[in-house]
Amino acid sequence: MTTTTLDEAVERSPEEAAFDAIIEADSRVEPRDWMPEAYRKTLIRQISQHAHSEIIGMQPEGNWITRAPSLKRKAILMAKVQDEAGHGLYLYSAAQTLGITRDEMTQQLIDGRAKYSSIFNYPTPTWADMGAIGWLVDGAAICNQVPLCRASYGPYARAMIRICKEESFHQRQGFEILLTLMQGTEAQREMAQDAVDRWYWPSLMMFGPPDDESPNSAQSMAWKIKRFSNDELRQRFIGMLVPQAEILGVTLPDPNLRWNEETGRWDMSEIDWDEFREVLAGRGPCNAERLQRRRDAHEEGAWVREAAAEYARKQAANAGKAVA
Ligand code: FAQ
Repeated sequence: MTTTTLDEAVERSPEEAAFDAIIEADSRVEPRDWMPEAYRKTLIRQISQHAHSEIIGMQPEGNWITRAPSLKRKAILMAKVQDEAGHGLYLYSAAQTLGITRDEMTQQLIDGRAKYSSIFNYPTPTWADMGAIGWLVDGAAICNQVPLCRASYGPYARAMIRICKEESFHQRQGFEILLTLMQGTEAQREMAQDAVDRWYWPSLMMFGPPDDESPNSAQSMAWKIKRFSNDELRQRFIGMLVPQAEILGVTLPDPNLRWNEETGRWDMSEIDWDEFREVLAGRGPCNAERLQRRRDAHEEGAWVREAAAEYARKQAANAGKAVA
């Protein structure tokens, strides 16, 4: 039997107690349930940032659809980029259940007020970047997102299940692109290694700042939105990459990377957190370009939104006439 102190009984309303019980029991909070305002805000923040990342994340790879080296590669890449659009839509829908509209979220993104993942502010100059993004970026996304399938907010957790299945396919296709290049000519091997060199460190930054500089982690973990800390997930990711890099025959660009038996962790060089902060502040290599492209796409799509709204209005009017 659990006992409640007088202080707790005075401080906690029945709604708060019910919410705490859901979290405690590792059950799911649903949109109809009462939830603390800060929990709602944190979820809107994280889910909308995640949705924006998927949408902006279409750009670096979309850049290669017209230049893919074969019809097969082009079809696969197109399917992958379409999957990212789908992920963005599931996530915007999950965020909408928390009381924010899709329009508000879009406006925050195109105004430059919303964050999206730092990783999508790096350029993709070669075909090998498609391999490195799949292997490293989707690999990091999987490490980070599989635990989110158990996030305490139902709509987010359920959206993540399908997203993770698709990310898994994405990671394999990236790995396979790199493997093919590594089995090719000297120039192809160099291109693959160069892409790994450029994407390795930014992919480690995807997990966020170090634990002692992560303002949101403790509360998000107490609410069981996040299940592991940023550094824990980064370590897991490195553990996943090391054997795969060996199979590929690529070198991870960190001379200090080694398993430490005593600490049970990977020793590694310091991540360039100044670079991370610069990218977050909007001064990464492609921030301005990514945002401008999103703004242009939004403007170019205005007629589609108007036509859809007009169609819906006519349908509703016709339905009204039919009833009358
Ligand atoms: N980039 O206190 P924390 C993908 C911000 S999807 C930009 O540690 P939190 C699929 C953070 O928002 C990739 N900002 O924050 C794909 C916070 O700012 P705020 C996206 C970052 O939330 C593949 C501040 O720093 N994935 O790759 C970053 O507890 C290929 C302090 O940080 C997700 O969004 C960053 N890297 O932990 C698509 C997963 N890191 O809001 C196309 C869901 C941190 O206080 C092609 N999100 N910040 O102003 C999460 O798991 C978490 O939100 C973290 C950050 C881990 C990203």
